[in-house]
Amino acid sequence: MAQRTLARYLTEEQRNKGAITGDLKFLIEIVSRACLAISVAVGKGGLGEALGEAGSDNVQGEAQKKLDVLSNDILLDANEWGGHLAAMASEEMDLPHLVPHRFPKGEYLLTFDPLDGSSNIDVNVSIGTIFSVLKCPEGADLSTPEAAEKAFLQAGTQQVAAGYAVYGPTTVLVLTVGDGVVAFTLDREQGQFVLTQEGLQIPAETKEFAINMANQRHWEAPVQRYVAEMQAGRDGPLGKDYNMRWVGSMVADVHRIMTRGGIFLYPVDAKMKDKGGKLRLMYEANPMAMLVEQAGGAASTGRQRILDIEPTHLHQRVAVILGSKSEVERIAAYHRA
Ligand code: P6P
Repeated sequence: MAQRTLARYLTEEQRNKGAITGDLKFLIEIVSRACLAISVAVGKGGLGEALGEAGSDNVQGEAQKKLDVLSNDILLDANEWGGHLAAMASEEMDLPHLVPHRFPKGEYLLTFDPLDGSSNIDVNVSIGTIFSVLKCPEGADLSTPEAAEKAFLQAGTQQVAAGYAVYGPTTVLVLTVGDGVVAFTLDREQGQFVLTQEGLQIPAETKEFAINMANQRHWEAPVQRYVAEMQAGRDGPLGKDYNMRWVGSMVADVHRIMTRGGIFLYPVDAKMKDKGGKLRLMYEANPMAMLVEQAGGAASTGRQRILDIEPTHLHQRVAVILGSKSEVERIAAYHRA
């Protein structure tokens, strides 16, 4: 049977199921080609000109890597001419990027973290691109970048698509358009994404957790209790041994969970309380939460479902606890106790 490429999958979702519009199909294909270009740049490593610091800081106050800036530019350049988008927002830009007047505007908004896990770029550890698609509200004020921010402030339940590309030993694009989760592996010889997994399901139970243990002294009591019980292993209240993984790239940790289960935690802690957490809602937590829920998992701040959060500003941060449903439900119960 002929390989099912991303283009074929999207065409089937559009034609056979009416799950997506032609413009959304086009948008996702464009984003996938941008991810392919980023994969090529990332894959060059020291052979290219793109390792090291860019010499600038992003809106988060984080030093930008050259590949952060390059990846952001690749996504902007790929998406602004197509006529499917009204505006884009990125971790790397303070304000939304409006589609230039010389191009037609479309009905969608795109948010992205162009290269998540930047601290891992120079040490050859997996990194990734995360993206989320929203509908642009009717009559939204897109007269200026400042005015356009309001159009993006929609709860995660409003996302029409979400996905990530993980640049690891292979480049894999994981996607949902609200009809389950599918994964495509980049065939470098053909230069296209080929369907390699569909109907991804996160096991409800797990024995693997992902958290940065260096922050343990800052955690709130429910998180302290939850992690201590897993560390107690089979002699503790959970009666089983757990293992820990922490890549330092959300995309890599989430991809492992999408593939074999687990729970990922970046809680609000005493160190990050004033900022609301470490991870960003609009282009990290929300797209990953949509993917995880579409794969039968759960995504919570510990106190509320991430997808229900009504955003107040574009770069707002949030606690993220996501993965195997029974684990997320247990730690949420500890937060209610
Ligand atoms: P820490 C990468 O900078 C990131 O935003 C996520 O990809 C990752 O999960 C997290 O931060 C790592 O944070 O504090 O462990 O370096």
